[in-house]
Amino acid sequence: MSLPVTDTSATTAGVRHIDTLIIGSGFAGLGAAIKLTQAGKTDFLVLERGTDVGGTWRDNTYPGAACDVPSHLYSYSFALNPEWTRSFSTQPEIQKYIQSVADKYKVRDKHLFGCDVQSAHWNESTTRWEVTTTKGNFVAKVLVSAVGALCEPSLPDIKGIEGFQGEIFHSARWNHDADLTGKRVAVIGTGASAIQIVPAIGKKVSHLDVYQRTAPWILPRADREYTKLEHAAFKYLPGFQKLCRTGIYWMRESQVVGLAKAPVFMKPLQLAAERHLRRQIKDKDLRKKVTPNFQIGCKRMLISNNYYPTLAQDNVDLVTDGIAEVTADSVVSKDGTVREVDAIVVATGFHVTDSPTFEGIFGKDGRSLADVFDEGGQQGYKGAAIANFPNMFFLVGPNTGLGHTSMVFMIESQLNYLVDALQTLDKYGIGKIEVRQDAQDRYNAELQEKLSHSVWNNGGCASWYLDKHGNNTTLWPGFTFQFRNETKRFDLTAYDSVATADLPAPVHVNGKTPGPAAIPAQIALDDDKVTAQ
Ligand code: N01
Repeated sequence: MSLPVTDTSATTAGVRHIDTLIIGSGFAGLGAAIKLTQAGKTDFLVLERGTDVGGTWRDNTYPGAACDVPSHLYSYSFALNPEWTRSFSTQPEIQKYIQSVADKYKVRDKHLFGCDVQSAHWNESTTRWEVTTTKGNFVAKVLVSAVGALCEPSLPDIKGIEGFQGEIFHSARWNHDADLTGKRVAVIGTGASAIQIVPAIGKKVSHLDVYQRTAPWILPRADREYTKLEHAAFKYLPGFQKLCRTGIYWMRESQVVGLAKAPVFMKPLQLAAERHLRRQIKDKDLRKKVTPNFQIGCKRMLISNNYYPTLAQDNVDLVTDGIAEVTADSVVSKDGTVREVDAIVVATGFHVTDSPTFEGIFGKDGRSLADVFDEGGQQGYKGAAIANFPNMFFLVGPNTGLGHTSMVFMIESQLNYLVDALQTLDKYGIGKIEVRQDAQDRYNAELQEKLSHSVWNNGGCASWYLDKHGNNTTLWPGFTFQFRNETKRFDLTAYDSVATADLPAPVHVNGKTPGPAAIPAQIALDDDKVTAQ
Protein backbone atom coordinates (compact mmCIF):
# COMPACT_ATOMS: atom_id res chain seq x y z
CA MET A 1 0.00 0.00 0.00
CA SER A 2 1.44 3.38 -0.92
CA LEU A 3 1.26 5.87 1.91
CA PRO A 4 1.20 9.63 1.52
CA VAL A 5 4.48 11.29 2.41
CA THR A 6 3.21 13.11 5.46
CA ASP A 7 0.87 10.38 6.64
CA THR A 8 0.67 10.57 10.42
CA SER A 9 -1.76 7.75 11.07
CA ALA A 10 -0.87 4.92 13.38
CA THR A 11 -1.16 1.31 12.22
CA THR A 12 -2.23 -1.67 14.30
CA ALA A 13 -2.49 -5.14 12.79
CA GLY A 14 -2.68 -3.73 9.28
CA VAL A 15 -5.42 -1.28 10.22
CA ARG A 16 -4.56 2.39 10.10
CA HIS A 17 -5.97 4.69 12.76
CA ILE A 18 -6.65 8.26 11.80
CA ASP A 19 -8.70 11.12 13.17
CA THR A 20 -10.55 12.16 10.02
CA LEU A 21 -11.08 10.39 6.70
CA ILE A 22 -12.45 12.31 3.74
CA ILE A 23 -13.89 10.37 0.81
CA GLY A 24 -13.49 12.02 -2.59
CA SER A 25 -11.32 14.80 -3.94
CA GLY A 26 -13.46 16.97 -6.16
CA PHE A 27 -14.03 20.63 -5.33
CA ALA A 28 -15.49 19.54 -1.95
CA GLY A 29 -12.88 17.02 -0.76
CA LEU A 30 -9.97 19.10 -1.98
CA GLY A 31 -11.46 22.18 -0.32
CA ALA A 32 -11.78 20.17 2.92
CA ALA A 33 -8.11 19.17 2.77
CA ILE A 34 -7.12 22.81 2.35
CA LYS A 35 -9.40 24.16 5.07
CA LEU A 36 -8.49 21.44 7.58
CA THR A 37 -4.81 22.12 6.96
CA GLN A 38 -5.34 25.84 7.44
CA ALA A 39 -7.19 25.10 10.69
CA GLY A 40 -4.08 23.31 11.96
CA LYS A 41 -5.37 19.77 11.52
CA THR A 42 -2.86 17.24 10.28
CA ASP A 43 -4.34 13.87 11.23
CA PHE A 44 -6.56 13.40 8.17
CA LEU A 45 -6.44 11.71 4.82
CA VAL A 46 -8.42 12.07 1.60
CA LEU A 47 -9.29 8.74 -0.04
CA GLU A 48 -9.75 9.19 -3.78
CA ARG A 49 -10.57 6.35 -6.16
CA GLY A 50 -9.24 8.25 -9.18
CA THR A 51 -5.62 8.99 -9.88
CA ASP A 52 -5.93 12.75 -9.52
CA VAL A 53 -7.94 15.50 -7.87
CA GLY A 54 -10.89 17.04 -9.74
CA GLY A 55 -13.87 14.71 -9.25
CA THR A 56 -16.51 15.31 -11.88
CA TRP A 57 -14.18 17.70 -13.75
CA ARG A 58 -11.54 14.98 -13.94
CA ASP A 59 -14.05 12.38 -15.13
CA ASN A 60 -16.16 14.34 -17.63
CA THR A 61 -13.77 14.68 -20.54
CA TYR A 62 -16.36 14.42 -23.30
CA PRO A 63 -15.94 16.70 -26.34
CA GLY A 64 -17.40 20.13 -25.64
CA ALA A 65 -17.43 19.74 -21.84
CA ALA A 66 -17.60 23.15 -20.23
CA CYS A 67 -19.18 24.83 -17.24
CA ASP A 68 -22.47 26.69 -17.44
CA VAL A 69 -21.59 28.96 -14.52
CA PRO A 70 -19.12 31.78 -15.28
CA SER A 71 -15.58 30.95 -14.26
CA HIS A 72 -15.01 33.89 -11.93
CA LEU A 73 -17.77 32.52 -9.72
CA TYR A 74 -17.10 28.84 -10.40
CA SER A 75 -13.87 28.82 -8.41
CA TYR A 76 -12.81 28.96 -4.76
CA SER A 77 -13.15 32.44 -3.22
CA PHE A 78 -9.71 31.94 -1.67
CA ALA A 79 -8.08 30.98 -4.96
CA LEU A 80 -9.31 33.36 -7.64
CA ASN A 81 -7.83 32.70 -11.05
CA PRO A 82 -6.95 35.74 -13.21
CA GLU A 83 -5.90 33.39 -16.01
CA TRP A 84 -9.38 32.19 -17.08
CA THR A 85 -9.30 32.48 -20.87
CA ARG A 86 -13.05 32.93 -21.34
CA SER A 87 -16.24 33.72 -19.47
CA PHE A 88 -17.42 30.07 -19.33
CA SER A 89 -14.42 27.79 -18.93
CA THR A 90 -13.98 24.47 -20.62
CA GLN A 91 -13.34 21.23 -18.73
CA PRO A 92 -9.57 21.08 -19.40
CA GLU A 93 -9.15 24.60 -18.03
CA ILE A 94 -11.23 23.87 -14.91
CA GLN A 95 -9.34 20.64 -14.27
CA LYS A 96 -6.03 22.49 -14.66
CA TYR A 97 -7.27 25.08 -12.16
CA ILE A 98 -8.24 22.40 -9.62
CA GLN A 99 -4.84 20.72 -10.01
CA SER A 100 -3.07 24.06 -9.58
CA VAL A 101 -5.00 24.72 -6.36
CA ALA A 102 -4.00 21.30 -5.00
CA ASP A 103 -0.36 22.15 -5.75
CA LYS A 104 -0.52 25.70 -4.44
CA TYR A 105 -1.95 24.61 -1.10
CA LYS A 106 0.37 21.58 -0.95
CA VAL A 107 -2.32 19.05 -0.06
CA ARG A 108 -1.60 16.34 -2.62
CA ASP A 109 0.39 14.41 -0.02
CA LYS A 110 -2.73 14.26 2.16
CA HIS A 111 -4.38 12.15 -0.55
CA LEU A 112 -4.39 8.43 -1.11
CA PHE A 113 -5.14 8.08 -4.84
CA GLY A 114 -6.44 4.94 -6.50
CA CYS A 115 -8.17 4.12 -3.21
CA ASP A 116 -11.74 2.97 -3.68
CA VAL A 117 -13.81 2.92 -0.50
CA GLN A 118 -15.75 -0.33 -0.41
CA SER A 119 -17.58 0.00 2.89
CA ALA A 120 -17.75 2.08 6.04
CA HIS A 121 -19.32 0.72 9.21
CA TRP A 122 -19.99 2.70 12.37
CA ASN A 123 -18.89 0.68 15.41
CA GLU A 124 -20.98 1.87 18.34
CA SER A 125 -18.84 0.14 20.97
CA THR A 126 -15.56 1.71 19.85
CA THR A 127 -17.28 4.85 18.52
CA ARG A 128 -15.18 4.68 15.42
CA TRP A 129 -15.75 4.28 11.69
CA GLU A 130 -14.29 1.09 10.25
CA VAL A 131 -13.52 1.70 6.62
CA THR A 132 -12.57 -0.94 4.07
CA THR A 133 -10.85 0.20 0.91
CA THR A 134 -8.93 -1.25 -2.02
CA LYS A 135 -5.82 0.10 -0.31
CA GLY A 136 -6.34 -1.37 3.14
CA ASN A 137 -8.50 -0.87 6.20
CA PHE A 138 -8.87 2.24 8.32
CA VAL A 139 -10.33 3.18 11.66
CA ALA A 140 -11.38 6.81 11.91
CA LYS A 141 -13.02 9.00 14.50
CA VAL A 142 -14.69 11.17 11.87
CA LEU A 143 -15.80 10.29 8.36
CA VAL A 144 -16.46 13.01 5.79
CA SER A 145 -18.32 12.15 2.60
CA ALA A 146 -17.31 14.42 -0.28
CA VAL A 147 -18.36 12.04 -3.03
CA GLY A 148 -20.56 14.53 -4.88
CA ALA A 149 -23.92 13.96 -6.50
CA LEU A 150 -22.80 13.61 -10.10
CA CYS A 151 -20.24 10.84 -9.92
CA GLU A 152 -22.08 7.55 -10.54
CA PRO A 153 -23.22 7.26 -14.17
CA SER A 154 -26.80 6.17 -14.61
CA LEU A 155 -27.21 3.71 -17.46
CA PRO A 156 -30.56 3.36 -19.21
CA ASP A 157 -32.49 0.15 -18.81
CA ILE A 158 -33.10 -0.44 -22.53
CA LYS A 159 -33.87 -3.88 -23.93
CA GLY A 160 -30.86 -5.41 -25.70
CA ILE A 161 -28.42 -2.58 -24.96
CA GLU A 162 -25.84 -4.93 -23.46
CA GLY A 163 -25.70 -6.83 -26.77
CA PHE A 164 -24.70 -3.79 -28.87
CA GLN A 165 -21.55 -4.68 -30.82
CA GLY A 166 -20.28 -1.19 -31.67
CA GLU A 167 -18.66 1.38 -29.38
CA ILE A 168 -20.86 2.33 -26.44
CA PHE A 169 -19.94 4.51 -23.49
CA HIS A 170 -21.39 6.96 -20.98
CA SER A 171 -20.75 10.69 -21.34
CA ALA A 172 -18.83 10.71 -18.04
CA ARG A 173 -16.63 7.78 -19.17
CA TRP A 174 -15.77 8.99 -22.68
CA ASN A 175 -13.72 6.52 -24.66
CA HIS A 176 -11.09 8.70 -26.34
CA ASP A 177 -9.76 5.69 -28.24
CA ALA A 178 -13.01 5.48 -30.18
CA ASP A 179 -12.69 7.76 -33.19
CA LEU A 180 -16.19 8.88 -34.18
CA THR A 181 -15.04 10.59 -37.38
CA GLY A 182 -17.22 9.50 -40.27
CA LYS A 183 -19.23 7.12 -38.06
CA ARG A 184 -22.98 6.79 -37.57
CA VAL A 185 -23.60 7.76 -33.95
CA ALA A 186 -26.57 7.80 -31.60
CA VAL A 187 -26.67 10.08 -28.55
CA ILE A 188 -29.22 9.06 -25.91
CA GLY A 189 -30.39 11.98 -23.76
CA THR A 190 -30.74 15.72 -24.17
CA GLY A 191 -29.54 17.01 -20.79
CA ALA A 192 -26.64 19.35 -19.93
CA SER A 193 -24.01 16.84 -21.10
CA ALA A 194 -25.73 15.84 -24.35
CA ILE A 195 -26.33 19.39 -25.55
CA GLN A 196 -22.59 19.99 -25.33
CA ILE A 197 -21.63 16.68 -26.95
CA VAL A 198 -24.01 16.97 -29.91
CA PRO A 199 -22.49 20.18 -31.38
CA ALA A 200 -18.96 18.98 -30.60
CA ILE A 201 -19.31 15.80 -32.67
CA GLY A 202 -22.10 16.85 -35.07
CA LYS A 203 -19.78 17.93 -37.86
CA LYS A 204 -17.29 15.07 -37.73
CA VAL A 205 -19.71 12.14 -37.70
CA SER A 206 -21.35 10.96 -40.91
CA HIS A 207 -24.76 10.79 -39.25
CA LEU A 208 -26.08 11.60 -35.80
CA ASP A 209 -29.34 10.45 -34.20
CA VAL A 210 -30.24 12.35 -31.04
CA TYR A 211 -32.73 10.47 -28.86
CA GLN A 212 -34.83 12.95 -26.89
CA ARG A 213 -37.20 11.88 -24.15
CA THR A 214 -37.97 15.36 -22.85
CA ALA A 215 -37.14 18.59 -24.66
CA PRO A 216 -35.06 20.89 -22.42
CA TRP A 217 -35.28 24.69 -22.18
CA ILE A 218 -32.17 26.27 -23.68
CA LEU A 219 -31.01 29.86 -23.26
CA PRO A 220 -28.31 31.73 -25.18
CA ARG A 221 -24.78 31.24 -23.86
CA ALA A 222 -23.05 34.60 -23.28
CA ASP A 223 -19.63 33.09 -23.73
CA ARG A 224 -16.57 34.87 -25.09
CA GLU A 225 -12.82 35.05 -24.77
CA TYR A 226 -11.37 37.64 -22.43
CA THR A 227 -9.32 40.39 -24.02
CA LYS A 228 -5.70 41.15 -23.10
CA LEU A 229 -6.88 44.29 -21.34
CA GLU A 230 -9.34 42.33 -19.21
CA HIS A 231 -6.64 39.82 -18.32
CA ALA A 232 -4.35 42.60 -17.23
CA ALA A 233 -7.15 44.09 -15.16
CA PHE A 234 -7.92 40.72 -13.49
CA LYS A 235 -4.27 40.39 -12.64
CA TYR A 236 -3.13 43.86 -11.72
CA LEU A 237 -6.16 45.98 -10.87
CA PRO A 238 -6.85 45.37 -7.19
CA GLY A 239 -10.35 44.17 -6.51
CA PHE A 240 -11.42 44.05 -10.18
CA GLN A 241 -11.81 40.30 -10.39
CA LYS A 242 -13.64 40.23 -7.07
CA LEU A 243 -15.96 42.92 -8.36
CA CYS A 244 -16.74 40.84 -11.47
CA ARG A 245 -17.34 37.81 -9.25
CA THR A 246 -19.70 39.79 -7.04
CA GLY A 247 -21.61 41.08 -10.06
CA ILE A 248 -22.04 37.55 -11.44
CA TYR A 249 -23.07 36.31 -7.99
CA TRP A 250 -25.92 38.82 -7.62
CA MET A 251 -27.13 38.44 -11.20
CA ARG A 252 -27.40 34.70 -10.67
CA GLU A 253 -28.93 35.09 -7.23
CA SER A 254 -31.78 37.16 -8.66
CA GLN A 255 -33.09 33.98 -10.33
CA VAL A 256 -33.91 32.48 -6.92
CA VAL A 257 -37.09 34.54 -6.67
CA GLY A 258 -38.58 32.83 -9.73
CA LEU A 259 -37.07 29.40 -9.12
CA ALA A 260 -37.81 28.96 -5.46
CA LYS A 261 -40.44 31.45 -4.38
CA ALA A 262 -42.75 32.64 -7.16
CA PRO A 263 -42.40 30.70 -10.45
CA VAL A 264 -44.41 33.39 -12.25
CA PHE A 265 -41.19 35.43 -12.26
CA MET A 266 -39.62 32.80 -14.55
CA LYS A 267 -41.73 34.13 -17.42
CA PRO A 268 -39.10 36.57 -18.83
CA LEU A 269 -36.53 33.77 -18.95
CA GLN A 270 -38.99 31.47 -20.68
CA LEU A 271 -39.75 34.17 -23.26
CA ALA A 272 -36.00 34.56 -23.87
CA ALA A 273 -35.66 30.81 -24.36
CA GLU A 274 -38.64 30.74 -26.75
CA ARG A 275 -37.09 33.59 -28.76
CA HIS A 276 -33.76 31.74 -28.87
CA LEU A 277 -35.51 28.63 -30.18
CA ARG A 278 -37.47 30.55 -32.84
CA ARG A 279 -34.33 32.34 -34.03
CA GLN A 280 -32.23 29.22 -34.28
CA ILE A 281 -34.74 26.71 -35.67
CA LYS A 282 -36.73 27.60 -38.78
CA ASP A 283 -38.24 24.20 -39.51
CA LYS A 284 -41.73 24.07 -37.98
CA ASP A 285 -41.71 20.33 -37.25
CA LEU A 286 -38.34 20.48 -35.56
CA ARG A 287 -39.45 23.54 -33.59
CA LYS A 288 -42.43 21.63 -32.31
CA LYS A 289 -40.29 18.68 -31.29
CA VAL A 290 -37.82 20.79 -29.30
CA THR A 291 -40.44 22.93 -27.55
CA PRO A 292 -40.56 21.86 -23.90
CA ASN A 293 -43.87 20.98 -22.27
CA PHE A 294 -43.05 22.27 -18.79
CA GLN A 295 -42.17 25.55 -17.15
CA ILE A 296 -38.62 26.80 -17.53
CA GLY A 297 -36.47 26.11 -14.47
CA CYS A 298 -38.35 22.94 -13.50
CA LYS A 299 -35.48 20.92 -14.98
CA ARG A 300 -32.01 22.42 -15.12
CA MET A 301 -31.93 25.36 -17.54
CA LEU A 302 -29.38 24.76 -20.26
CA ILE A 303 -27.33 27.27 -22.22
CA SER A 304 -26.06 26.76 -25.75
CA ASN A 305 -25.62 28.71 -28.97
CA ASN A 306 -24.80 25.73 -31.15
CA TYR A 307 -27.11 22.89 -30.06
CA TYR A 308 -30.18 23.95 -32.05
CA PRO A 309 -28.15 24.74 -35.21
CA THR A 310 -26.58 21.27 -34.97
CA LEU A 311 -30.03 19.64 -34.76
CA ALA A 312 -30.94 21.52 -37.93
CA GLN A 313 -27.98 20.05 -39.85
CA ASP A 314 -28.78 17.62 -42.71
CA ASN A 315 -26.77 14.81 -41.11
CA VAL A 316 -28.60 15.05 -37.77
CA ASP A 317 -31.99 13.59 -36.80
CA LEU A 318 -33.85 14.29 -33.60
CA VAL A 319 -35.75 11.15 -32.63
CA THR A 320 -38.63 11.61 -30.20
CA ASP A 321 -40.49 8.32 -30.57
CA GLY A 322 -38.71 6.68 -27.67
CA ILE A 323 -36.36 3.72 -27.78
CA ALA A 324 -37.93 0.25 -28.00
CA GLU A 325 -34.69 -1.71 -28.07
CA VAL A 326 -31.07 -1.78 -29.07
CA THR A 327 -29.82 -4.59 -31.30
CA ALA A 328 -26.24 -5.59 -32.16
CA ASP A 329 -25.94 -2.76 -34.71
CA SER A 330 -28.96 -0.49 -34.40
CA VAL A 331 -31.34 1.47 -32.25
CA VAL A 332 -35.01 0.65 -32.80
CA SER A 333 -37.49 3.35 -31.88
CA LYS A 334 -41.00 2.68 -30.63
CA ASP A 335 -42.55 3.41 -34.04
CA GLY A 336 -40.54 0.44 -35.39
CA THR A 337 -37.88 2.46 -37.26
CA VAL A 338 -34.50 0.75 -37.25
CA ARG A 339 -31.51 3.12 -37.32
CA GLU A 340 -28.13 1.46 -37.80
CA VAL A 341 -25.28 2.96 -35.83
CA ASP A 342 -21.56 2.35 -35.23
CA ALA A 343 -21.49 3.96 -31.80
CA ILE A 344 -23.82 4.95 -28.97
CA VAL A 345 -23.12 7.76 -26.51
CA VAL A 346 -25.17 7.30 -23.37
CA ALA A 347 -25.73 10.79 -21.92
CA THR A 348 -28.38 9.73 -19.44
CA GLY A 349 -27.10 11.42 -16.30
CA PHE A 350 -26.18 10.16 -12.87
CA HIS A 351 -27.47 8.28 -9.85
CA VAL A 352 -28.16 11.31 -7.70
CA THR A 353 -30.73 10.25 -5.12
CA ASP A 354 -29.88 6.55 -5.40
CA SER A 355 -26.09 6.53 -5.60
CA PRO A 356 -24.49 3.07 -5.18
CA THR A 357 -22.06 4.76 -2.77
CA PHE A 358 -24.88 4.88 -0.21
CA GLU A 359 -25.12 1.08 -0.20
CA GLY A 360 -21.73 0.67 1.49
CA ILE A 361 -22.10 3.12 4.39
CA PHE A 362 -23.66 1.59 7.52
CA GLY A 363 -24.81 3.68 10.48
CA LYS A 364 -25.51 3.12 14.15
CA ASP A 365 -28.37 0.64 13.77
CA GLY A 366 -26.62 -1.32 11.02
CA ARG A 367 -28.78 0.07 8.23
CA SER A 368 -27.04 1.40 5.14
CA LEU A 369 -27.44 4.97 3.98
CA ALA A 370 -29.17 3.54 0.91
CA ASP A 371 -31.77 1.79 3.12
CA VAL A 372 -32.32 4.90 5.23
CA PHE A 373 -32.78 7.03 2.10
CA ASP A 374 -34.95 4.38 0.48
CA GLU A 375 -37.36 4.38 3.41
CA GLY A 376 -37.50 8.02 4.36
CA GLY A 377 -36.02 9.83 1.39
CA GLN A 378 -32.66 11.54 1.23
CA GLN A 379 -32.94 13.72 4.29
CA GLY A 380 -30.22 15.38 6.27
CA TYR A 381 -29.50 18.36 8.45
CA LYS A 382 -28.04 21.41 6.71
CA GLY A 383 -26.70 19.03 4.07
CA ALA A 384 -24.00 18.16 6.58
CA ALA A 385 -25.24 15.43 8.91
CA ILE A 386 -27.71 12.56 8.95
CA ALA A 387 -29.36 11.05 12.02
CA ASN A 388 -28.16 7.52 12.77
CA PHE A 389 -24.72 8.26 11.27
CA PRO A 390 -22.63 9.56 14.19
CA ASN A 391 -19.33 11.35 13.64
CA MET A 392 -20.07 11.63 9.96
CA PHE A 393 -20.25 14.84 7.99
CA PHE A 394 -21.34 15.41 4.43
CA LEU A 395 -20.21 17.87 1.80
CA VAL A 396 -22.74 18.34 -1.01
CA GLY A 397 -25.21 16.39 1.14
CA PRO A 398 -29.02 16.42 0.85
CA ASN A 399 -30.64 19.66 -0.37
CA THR A 400 -27.44 21.52 -1.10
CA GLY A 401 -27.73 21.44 -4.91
CA LEU A 402 -28.54 24.50 -6.98
CA GLY A 403 -30.36 25.26 -10.19
CA HIS A 404 -28.88 28.68 -10.83
CA THR A 405 -25.37 29.32 -9.58
CA SER A 406 -22.00 27.98 -8.45
CA MET A 407 -21.85 24.82 -6.34
CA VAL A 408 -18.44 25.96 -5.17
CA PHE A 409 -20.16 28.69 -3.14
CA MET A 410 -22.29 26.06 -1.38
CA ILE A 411 -19.25 23.84 -0.84
CA GLU A 412 -17.36 26.68 0.83
CA SER A 413 -20.35 27.26 3.14
CA GLN A 414 -20.26 23.59 4.06
CA LEU A 415 -16.53 23.75 4.66
CA ASN A 416 -17.06 26.55 7.20
CA TYR A 417 -19.53 24.31 9.02
CA LEU A 418 -17.29 21.25 8.85
CA VAL A 419 -14.20 23.01 10.18
CA ASP A 420 -16.21 24.61 12.99
CA ALA A 421 -17.71 21.21 13.81
CA LEU A 422 -14.31 19.54 14.05
CA GLN A 423 -12.95 22.38 16.14
CA THR A 424 -15.98 22.11 18.43
CA LEU A 425 -15.31 18.38 18.92
CA ASP A 426 -11.70 19.17 19.86
CA LYS A 427 -12.57 22.11 22.05
CA TYR A 428 -15.06 20.23 24.20
CA GLY A 429 -13.44 16.82 24.03
CA ILE A 430 -16.45 15.31 22.29
CA GLY A 431 -16.00 11.68 21.31
CA LYS A 432 -19.34 11.04 19.70
CA ILE A 433 -21.78 13.37 18.03
CA GLU A 434 -24.98 12.74 16.13
CA VAL A 435 -27.59 15.08 14.76
CA ARG A 436 -30.86 14.73 16.68
CA GLN A 437 -33.71 13.15 14.73
CA ASP A 438 -36.14 15.85 15.89
CA ALA A 439 -33.80 18.61 14.69
CA GLN A 440 -33.42 16.89 11.33
CA ASP A 441 -37.18 16.35 11.00
CA ARG A 442 -37.97 19.98 11.79
CA TYR A 443 -35.32 21.15 9.37
CA ASN A 444 -36.73 18.98 6.57
CA ALA A 445 -40.33 19.94 7.24
CA GLU A 446 -39.29 23.57 6.77
CA LEU A 447 -37.31 22.76 3.63
CA GLN A 448 -40.17 20.83 2.04
CA GLU A 449 -42.62 23.61 2.89
CA LYS A 450 -40.37 26.12 1.11
CA LEU A 451 -39.83 23.77 -1.83
CA SER A 452 -43.58 23.30 -2.23
CA HIS A 453 -43.67 26.83 -3.74
CA SER A 454 -40.80 26.23 -6.15
CA VAL A 455 -40.81 25.72 -9.89
CA TRP A 456 -38.91 22.45 -9.35
CA ASN A 457 -41.94 21.00 -7.56
CA ASN A 458 -44.65 22.77 -9.57
CA GLY A 459 -43.24 23.28 -13.05
CA GLY A 460 -44.83 20.15 -14.55
CA CYS A 461 -41.72 18.08 -15.20
CA ALA A 462 -40.03 14.92 -13.93
CA SER A 463 -36.43 15.52 -12.90
CA TRP A 464 -33.61 14.07 -10.87
CA TYR A 465 -34.26 16.83 -8.35
CA LEU A 466 -37.14 14.74 -6.98
CA ASP A 467 -36.74 11.35 -5.33
CA LYS A 468 -39.06 8.38 -5.71
CA HIS A 469 -41.22 9.72 -2.85
CA GLY A 470 -41.79 12.91 -4.85
CA ASN A 471 -39.73 14.98 -2.41
CA ASN A 472 -37.14 17.42 -3.59
CA THR A 473 -34.13 16.21 -1.63
CA THR A 474 -31.47 17.68 -3.85
CA LEU A 475 -31.94 21.44 -4.04
CA TRP A 476 -31.53 24.31 -1.62
CA PRO A 477 -34.77 26.30 -1.66
CA GLY A 478 -33.44 29.78 -1.08
CA PHE A 479 -30.72 32.32 -1.64
CA THR A 480 -27.24 30.92 -1.28
CA PHE A 481 -26.30 33.69 1.18
CA GLN A 482 -29.01 32.30 3.47
CA PHE A 483 -27.27 28.92 3.38
CA ARG A 484 -23.95 30.68 4.05
CA ASN A 485 -25.49 32.30 7.15
CA GLU A 486 -27.04 29.06 8.37
CA THR A 487 -23.75 27.21 8.12
CA LYS A 488 -21.43 29.91 9.42
CA ARG A 489 -21.14 28.18 12.78
CA PHE A 490 -21.60 24.64 13.96
CA ASP A 491 -24.82 24.48 16.03
CA LEU A 492 -24.06 21.93 18.70
CA THR A 493 -27.55 22.14 20.18
CA ALA A 494 -28.98 20.29 17.20
CA TYR A 495 -26.78 17.32 18.09
CA ASP A 496 -26.52 14.71 20.81
CA SER A 497 -22.95 14.63 21.94
CA VAL A 498 -20.97 12.50 24.38
CA ALA A 499 -17.66 13.52 25.89
CA THR A 500 -14.82 11.16 25.15
CA ALA A 501 -14.36 10.47 28.86
CA ASP A 502 -18.01 9.45 29.18
CA LEU A 503 -17.90 6.90 26.39
CA PRO A 504 -18.33 3.32 27.60
CA ALA A 505 -14.97 1.94 26.52
CA PRO A 506 -11.65 3.73 26.69
CA VAL A 507 -10.74 4.84 23.22
CA HIS A 508 -7.18 4.97 22.06
CA VAL A 509 -6.50 7.22 19.12
CA ASN A 510 -3.08 7.29 17.51
CA GLY A 511 -1.47 6.57 20.85
CA LYS A 512 -3.07 9.67 22.39
CA THR A 513 -5.77 9.89 25.01
CA PRO A 514 -8.30 12.45 23.77
CA GLY A 515 -8.65 15.73 25.65
CA PRO A 516 -11.05 17.47 28.03
CA ALA A 517 -14.33 15.82 28.92
CA ALA A 518 -16.67 18.55 30.01
CA ILE A 519 -19.09 19.89 27.45
CA PRO A 520 -20.10 23.17 29.07
CA ALA A 521 -23.76 23.31 30.02
CA GLN A 522 -24.09 26.85 28.71
CA ILE A 523 -23.64 25.56 25.16
CA ALA A 524 -27.11 24.11 25.33
CA LEU A 525 -28.47 27.43 26.54
CA ASP A 526 -26.69 29.58 24.01
CA ASP A 527 -29.62 30.93 21.99
CA ASP A 528 -27.24 32.20 19.39
CA LYS A 529 -26.54 28.62 18.39
CA VAL A 530 -30.09 27.31 18.39
CA THR A 531 -30.73 27.70 14.70
CA ALA A 532 -32.59 24.43 14.21
CA GLN A 533 -35.28 24.96 16.78
O1 N01 B 1 -27.74 14.29 -17.17
P1 N01 B 1 -29.29 14.68 -17.02
P2 N01 B 1 -26.53 15.16 -17.68
N1 N01 B 1 -33.96 6.81 -22.32
O2 N01 B 1 -29.83 13.79 -15.97
C1 N01 B 1 -32.28 11.31 -20.68
C2 N01 B 1 -24.50 18.76 -14.44
N2 N01 B 1 -23.80 19.13 -15.66
O3 N01 B 1 -25.30 14.33 -17.60
O4 N01 B 1 -35.20 14.52 -19.33
C3 N01 B 1 -33.85 7.97 -22.96
O5 N01 B 1 -29.48 16.13 -16.86
C4 N01 B 1 -33.00 12.30 -19.86
O6 N01 B 1 -34.31 12.43 -20.31
P3 N01 B 1 -35.45 13.05 -19.33
C5 N01 B 1 -25.81 19.49 -14.33
O7 N01 B 1 -26.11 19.73 -12.98
C6 N01 B 1 -23.40 20.39 -15.82
O8 N01 B 1 -26.85 15.78 -18.95
O9 N01 B 1 -35.23 12.42 -17.98
N3 N01 B 1 -33.38 9.10 -22.40
C7 N01 B 1 -32.14 13.53 -20.09
O10 N01 B 1 -32.41 14.13 -21.31
C8 N01 B 1 -26.76 18.50 -14.91
O11 N01 B 1 -28.08 18.70 -14.47
C9 N01 B 1 -22.79 20.76 -16.98
O12 N01 B 1 -36.72 12.67 -19.93
C10 N01 B 1 -33.01 9.01 -21.13
C11 N01 B 1 -30.73 12.93 -20.14
O13 N01 B 1 -30.89 11.57 -20.48
C12 N01 B 1 -26.17 17.20 -14.41
O14 N01 B 1 -24.77 17.39 -14.52
C13 N01 B 1 -22.57 19.86 -17.99
C14 N01 B 1 -33.09 7.82 -20.39
C15 N01 B 1 -30.03 12.99 -18.81
O15 N01 B 1 -29.87 14.31 -18.44
C16 N01 B 1 -26.52 15.99 -15.22
O16 N01 B 1 -26.45 16.29 -16.61
C17 N01 B 1 -22.99 18.58 -17.80
C18 N01 B 1 -33.60 6.69 -21.05
N4 N01 B 1 -33.73 5.52 -20.40
C19 N01 B 1 -23.60 18.21 -16.64
N5 N01 B 1 -32.65 8.06 -19.13
C20 N01 B 1 -22.40 22.14 -17.16
O17 N01 B 1 -21.98 22.84 -16.29
C21 N01 B 1 -32.32 9.36 -19.09
N6 N01 B 1 -32.53 9.93 -20.29
C22 N01 B 1 -22.58 22.65 -18.51
